[in-house]
Amino acid sequence: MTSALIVIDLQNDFCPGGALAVPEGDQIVPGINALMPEFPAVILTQDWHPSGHSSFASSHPGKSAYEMTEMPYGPQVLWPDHCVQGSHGAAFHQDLNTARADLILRKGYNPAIDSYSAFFENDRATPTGLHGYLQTRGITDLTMVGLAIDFCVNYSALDAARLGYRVTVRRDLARGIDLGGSLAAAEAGMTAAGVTLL
Ligand code: VGL
Ligand code: ZN
Repeated sequence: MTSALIVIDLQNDFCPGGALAVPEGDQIVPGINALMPEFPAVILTQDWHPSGHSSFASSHPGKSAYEMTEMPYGPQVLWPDHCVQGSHGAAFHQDLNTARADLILRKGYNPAIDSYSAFFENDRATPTGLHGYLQTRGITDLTMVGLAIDFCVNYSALDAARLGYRVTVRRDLARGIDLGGSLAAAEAGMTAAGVTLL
């Protein structure tokens, strides 16, 4: 077996002071850096939206951040503007060891579809290319860390399990947004899907 560490969205906008701050989001950076040498492959994901992205509340007149809306692909949370391509908010946390990354996978660049998962956009059908990358490298086991455990880590872990990877989420190296019980729901859903929560 070959394993990879997948670091989800450790970007300024998800850290305290950022546009969509996850409480304690910055506190996991040293532990993640320390974990990198244990893996033959390290992959970083980067939420990477064009300005005016359809997941931004500001793109929906009359709607506020954290409200739900209906998209052609299903229900979607509306977010504050965040991780706009090329912005400081979209950059990785300055202490994250990005030099160790084999691959930086950007997602959410399609203006019409959000992309929580590192594998598929929120239509659950449009691939990001990560599955092909992992398959061609012979990677079978994934350890996931990062932000947010109830959104992008959760969706990535569920898709990975469905695709047949052995998936571990390091609970101590992830933090959540917790919107309307999303944290407990995510943990229950991942466990039910066979994801190991450590
Ligand atoms: C995320 C909301 C919107 C995440 C990304 O990284 O969990 N959450 N975009
Ligand atoms: Zn986003």
